Amino acid sequence: MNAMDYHDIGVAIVGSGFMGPAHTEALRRLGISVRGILGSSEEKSTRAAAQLGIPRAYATYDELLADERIHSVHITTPNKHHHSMVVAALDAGKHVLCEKPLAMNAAESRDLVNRAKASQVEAGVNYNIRFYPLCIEAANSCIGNVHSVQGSYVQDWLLFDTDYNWRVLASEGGDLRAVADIGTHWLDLVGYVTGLRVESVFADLKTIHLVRNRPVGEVETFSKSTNAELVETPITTEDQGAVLLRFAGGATGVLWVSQATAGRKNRLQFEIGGAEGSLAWDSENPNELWRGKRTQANEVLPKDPGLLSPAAAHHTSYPGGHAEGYPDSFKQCFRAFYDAVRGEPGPVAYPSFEDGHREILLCEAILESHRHGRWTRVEEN
Ligand code: SOE
Repeated sequence: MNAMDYHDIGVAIVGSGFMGPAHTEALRRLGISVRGILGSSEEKSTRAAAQLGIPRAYATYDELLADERIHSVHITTPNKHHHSMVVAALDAGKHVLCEKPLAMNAAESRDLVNRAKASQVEAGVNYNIRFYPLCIEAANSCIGNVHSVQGSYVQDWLLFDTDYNWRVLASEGGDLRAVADIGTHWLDLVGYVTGLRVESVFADLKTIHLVRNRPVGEVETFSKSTNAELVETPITTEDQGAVLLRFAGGATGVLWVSQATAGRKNRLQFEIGGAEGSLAWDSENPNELWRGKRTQANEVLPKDPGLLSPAAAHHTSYPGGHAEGYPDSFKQCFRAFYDAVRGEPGPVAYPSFEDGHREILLCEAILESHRHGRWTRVEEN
């Protein structure tokens, strides 16, 4: 695969919900060919292929994996399918980019790490938020020894008991929901920016709706069903939660996650305090990075490649004053991934299966802490 151009790389997408089209669009903006798609039924594959202008609709995953024009598979299915689909893609010698969380539990994600190591292919997890240019810039900013890390990831699309999607079911997405679905984005991001590992956690989680009124039929992420027929469905996954954090090296912090905060559509924020300065960023205003100072005026750095470090400038496609946002973060994440596939890795590593596994270990510690009401160490491996 060395020295391939983007347009020589053939990708197949698995999943036609919220993420499948988002991946397709980002890949195309890089000039990578999306050659086929597989939905959860043959009919959905055909519909998605027609809607997205993808040449081939697969009837089965085996058919996709047998397609020699496909070098790489993007898995954007419900989490319960990740492990088996990644295993089959690796066995077929395809590169894999899997949506987060990587797997349903640490036994599965550990197995995927080992299989990826034994393979000859690239294996990544879509922790795309790292790839906002100013998050890369934050990672390259000097604030001295880190003392504190705090912030939140807050949404409102699951506020009502009539809001429903596969993610609310533990059987589809895993025992944790808000923490796994959005909290791990925050944890991955602050880990990337600070370079610090969380060593132990103390969590308090809450399920607001112990029963949800599930509309008959499927409901896409962030959408409302129009079906008036509802089925009462017991829910065990959390809608919100707080997690106290202790990092290696002594920093402490706190994360708040919620998928039920009216008006907050999709907002991730962090504030990191160090011995020589602090950093704050907000995904709803992603083109500005706040840098706090004790003995000088604070500064607000705009996303302008001319003002950024080489790594952040490398992952910026437009000049200052030209906003880049959520879809661009997918494009930049995939760029890092496919530059590694081409054998020409760029300055920022793509999130690996090890990173994905680390997030699952964090989730397991968070759940255990919540269940036992005590500080819990995050397993190392
Ligand atoms: C739903 O909460 C969701 O689509 C997450 O699964 C994504 O990772 C996040 O980017 C937006 O919200």
